Amino acid sequence: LINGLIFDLDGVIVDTAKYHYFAWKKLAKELNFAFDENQNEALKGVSRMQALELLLNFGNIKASQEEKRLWANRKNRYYQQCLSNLSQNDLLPGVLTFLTKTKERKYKIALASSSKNAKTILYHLKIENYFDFIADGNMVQESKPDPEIFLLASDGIKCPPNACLVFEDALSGIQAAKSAGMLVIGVGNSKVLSTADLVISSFDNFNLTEAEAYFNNDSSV
Ligand code: G16
Ligand code: MG
Repeated sequence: LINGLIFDLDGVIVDTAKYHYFAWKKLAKELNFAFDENQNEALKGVSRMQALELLLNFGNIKASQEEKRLWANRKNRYYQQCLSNLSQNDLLPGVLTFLTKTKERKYKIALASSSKNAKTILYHLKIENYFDFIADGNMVQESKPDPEIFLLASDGIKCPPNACLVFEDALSGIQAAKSAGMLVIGVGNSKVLSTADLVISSFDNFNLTEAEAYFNNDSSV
């Protein structure tokens, strides 16, 4: 039975995925190549340096370690500029209600974000108190799709992987959660997130009890 809920941050709790995309696109433009939303799917959920590697591959650009470091920092500056005005208005639909309800129902709640900016974002959103444990990009060696961050989160809330349900918007994150042995609900487009156990378009009108019943009746999970 599920007693731990593990949330990704960017693209699940808060609408910051669009800012990551904006910042990468700006960098790509400065490096003289076009970068589209389709290609951006591959960058979601992975660490900043890995995302940069993927971006440079799309642009067929070879670079030194020093150039990569500078470009990653530049992208992060663009991203942080977008974050400066972040507020509760940027929470995705239904998230606050869902967190409140699940907290009342005594689920253990963890965050598992690849972002090194996760704590700053939670602070701006004023939702830190909902989380029993926060795992972020500063605490892991391996980035999603490696399961490390989800295993750390499950350990942090003392719920074994098979009692954890993960919410993810990225293919890399879904793969990471599956490798950790957890159930995953994709939040977003069901065509893109077809590897998840279930896909919801948002938390608006999402009913956790129904989802649990769905998982409990499905013998394949
Ligand atoms: C997020 C984003 C990724 C981003 C990564 C690192 O993870 O989805 O696109 O590359 O964090 O972020 P930063 O550059 O802020 O350290 P998540 O796991 O919250 O979706
Ligand atoms: Mg995400």
